[in-house]
Amino acid sequence: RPRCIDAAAGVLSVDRETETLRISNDSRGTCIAGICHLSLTMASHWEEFYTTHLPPTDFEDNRILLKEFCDRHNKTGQRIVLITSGGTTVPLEHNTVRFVDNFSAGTRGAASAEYFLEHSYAVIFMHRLKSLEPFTRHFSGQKFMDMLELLDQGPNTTITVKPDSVDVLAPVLASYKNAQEGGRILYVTFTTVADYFWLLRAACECLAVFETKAVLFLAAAVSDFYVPSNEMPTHKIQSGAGAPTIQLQLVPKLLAPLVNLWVPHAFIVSFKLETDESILIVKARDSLNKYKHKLVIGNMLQTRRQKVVFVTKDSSYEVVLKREEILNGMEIEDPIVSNVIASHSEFLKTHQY
Ligand code: 9Z3
Repeated sequence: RPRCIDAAAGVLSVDRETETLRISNDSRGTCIAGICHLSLTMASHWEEFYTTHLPPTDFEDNRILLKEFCDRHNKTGQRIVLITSGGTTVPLEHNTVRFVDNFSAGTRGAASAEYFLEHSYAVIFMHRLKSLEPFTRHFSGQKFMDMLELLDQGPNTTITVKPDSVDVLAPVLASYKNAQEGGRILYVTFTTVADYFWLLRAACECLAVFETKAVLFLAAAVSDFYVPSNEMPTHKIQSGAGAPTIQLQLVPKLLAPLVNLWVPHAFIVSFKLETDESILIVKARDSLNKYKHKLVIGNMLQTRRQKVVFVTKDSSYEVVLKREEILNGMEIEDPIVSNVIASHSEFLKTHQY
């Protein structure tokens, strides 16, 4: 960017961890003209990932949908959030029979989408195919069928909602219709980690126009390990050949290009999932220091529905549901989203262009 080139009288340094270049005006690495990041000429891990993994078959269709959605909402000066939700898979064969999966039902993402809509944000809901979705998540399994009554079987068949289910269905249906009719939610899906990579970059390219008005709420559970495409067998691994040895490699971290190159002005929130409480805050803070985004929300697998910890550059605080709140059906995504929006509003006060 020209702003960076003007500053090029300083020192150029390569940050190998985030795969970016930094231009500083002194040897301590203090930045001039903001932090300037340029792509390395040498292909980085994440760039290599895109060259070795083909886009999903529905990629172009999704790109068009994303562009249309973003352009429409950007015209109205609307705030927007990209929510990623659900786990990514790592196929073990090109014609995939087996795959490694990441834990996530999609509850966090689907519930949060509803709360962001309530706060008038436009929502891109980028989720794992068949994971939970906003609104319908309330009636998964047989719940929906159990709410209906089949009155007359024959030519005059009527289906009605049971009287005691109306109170449950009506508010959800009203919110759903409101979001749908206002065209305020776009659903796009991924399955594999490669699908996720392609879709996330395309979404960011469309979101960049929102600058500070965009929030990225990265709740999807993304694979850390994968089998590179060129090392994967074409056909189903045969058990007759004995137990296979599968060598997994590290998935490149997309937060680096996302924060530095794709949506450098957006308000970026990532999630950190751990099972050992003693390392949660340390890992969340490491992530913030490394990628320099705005907020990491840490959660433990075992207690994620009751407690999360917000970790920022200079503070950390817990958001916890009380026992009565849980009994009253309150969801932790409600205060999570309220807190994120309050921080986004604060951020907008000081970072509006
Ligand atoms: C989370 O921590 C989410 O909160 C959960 C939500 C997956 C626990 P559910 O869908 O669960 O409600 O069942 N997401 C993990 C995000 C993640 O994988 N982060 C990566 C990392 O920590 C990179 S951003 O390295």
